[in-house]
Amino acid sequence: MSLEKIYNAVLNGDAPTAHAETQAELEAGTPAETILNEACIPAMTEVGRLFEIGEKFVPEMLIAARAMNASMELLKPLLADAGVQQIGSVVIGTVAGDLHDIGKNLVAMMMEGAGFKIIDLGTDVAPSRFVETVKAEKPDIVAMSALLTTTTKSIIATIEALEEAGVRDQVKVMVGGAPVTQDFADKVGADGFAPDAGSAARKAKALLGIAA
Ligand code: B1M
Repeated sequence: MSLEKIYNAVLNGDAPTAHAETQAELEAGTPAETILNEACIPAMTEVGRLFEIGEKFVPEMLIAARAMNASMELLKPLLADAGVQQIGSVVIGTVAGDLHDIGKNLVAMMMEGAGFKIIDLGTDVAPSRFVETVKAEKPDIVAMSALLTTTTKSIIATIEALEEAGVRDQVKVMVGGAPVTQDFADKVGADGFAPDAGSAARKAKALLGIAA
């Protein structure tokens, strides 16, 4: 079964196989969301577990991430339905000091699929860059992703920078990422938190008062 082959390809960092097996699975009629949730994400979760117990190292995490991206190239257009009408705009980025972007990209993709215009600032985004973009683009939502315990501080710094620039009240702030919790979101004064990409898109709609 190709789902298992995709899982193994991502786990082992084999990008060409991840791409080819994803293509095969899509041609067999498996929904993109199933491939994402039952092969790609579990494989990356396993990579993280193996890293934690010292059985995988940073270069292997990186090649696993590349393999996941090879699969995502095919899944992305299907997850984010291009024909959906725009319901709002989101400035999204991984916060300063943090280079993890797979989860942030998934969140962006799901929000795009839900009908949001996405302005993706990438990774390692300085608080000042968030502020400048809010001033220039006037988005409805600022969405911040953090994957390192240490970079959750950058979320706080960004919210402070938005306050100092006098634009905090003009946007809803959403936060997420593995070390981020609802409790943390409440403490730092964010408007919304979501634990995964699917619920992030639903939360973004809810923040704008749009029915899910
Ligand atoms: Co790194 N890394 N990493 N890493 N990495 C973690 C996060 C870690 C948990 C691994 C571990 O120790 N088990 C650990 C962090 C520990 C901690 O602080 N608590 C860690 C570490 C320590 C590091 C380095 C410091 C390692 C080193 O150099 N010694 C280093 C830091 C570099 C930096 O950022 N400055 C580093 C580097 C890397 C790579 C570059 C090798 C690579 C990233 C490649 C890339 O992103 N392009 C990498 C990877 C791949 C991981 C793991 C294995 C996988 C992350 C991932 O993509 N998960 C990760 C271990 C793990 O998570 N199991 C790990 C899949 C993704 C779909 O999930 O990103 O959680 P996630 O996103 C989810 C939700 O969190 C949520 O929705 C997403 C989809 O459902 N979500 C949001 C995310 N953002 C959201 C925003 C929202 C709402 C929901 O609203 C705005």
